[in-house]
Amino acid sequence: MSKVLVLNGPNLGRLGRRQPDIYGHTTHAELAELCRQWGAELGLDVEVRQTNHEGELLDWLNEAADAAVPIVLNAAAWTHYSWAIFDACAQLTAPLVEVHISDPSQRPEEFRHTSVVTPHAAQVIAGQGIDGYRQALEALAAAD
Ligand code: CA2
Repeated sequence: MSKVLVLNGPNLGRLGRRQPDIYGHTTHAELAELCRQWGAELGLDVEVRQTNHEGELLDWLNEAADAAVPIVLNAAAWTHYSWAIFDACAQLTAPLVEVHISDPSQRPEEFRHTSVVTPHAAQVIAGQGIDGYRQALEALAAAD
């Protein structure tokens, strides 16, 4: 089975516990299980990771670049300002699908209207809730 990494950035470990009006009721553990199930149905071996530490996400992106592993990335708030993540995404060798649970472009805060990930993404899926992760895995399976 082809390997896919789903990488989630800061505060996404709080999913389902706060701001359900924006991010829904699914917890991160439930999201991880759903991603593994959706992946299995698509013939993908999905591993889900979440971190609140930017250096850890950079290490994972570098690991994925070296192993040419496709990625589903929700870099959360780092999406909007981390040039380190921009540089790490630039050297990926397999497709990257950018996912956001909400649609940052439709939210009132101006800072959410920029993404350092989008220039390196094969596809951007935003505003689809948790289902966006399923759609991202489907896109990667189709590209496989
Ligand atoms: O919509 C998304 O997926 C975001 O990447 C989520 C980020 C936000 O900074 C981006 O603009 C859009 C925030 C993740 C925080 O997630 C929480 C979930 C539940 C409770 C608290 C935070």
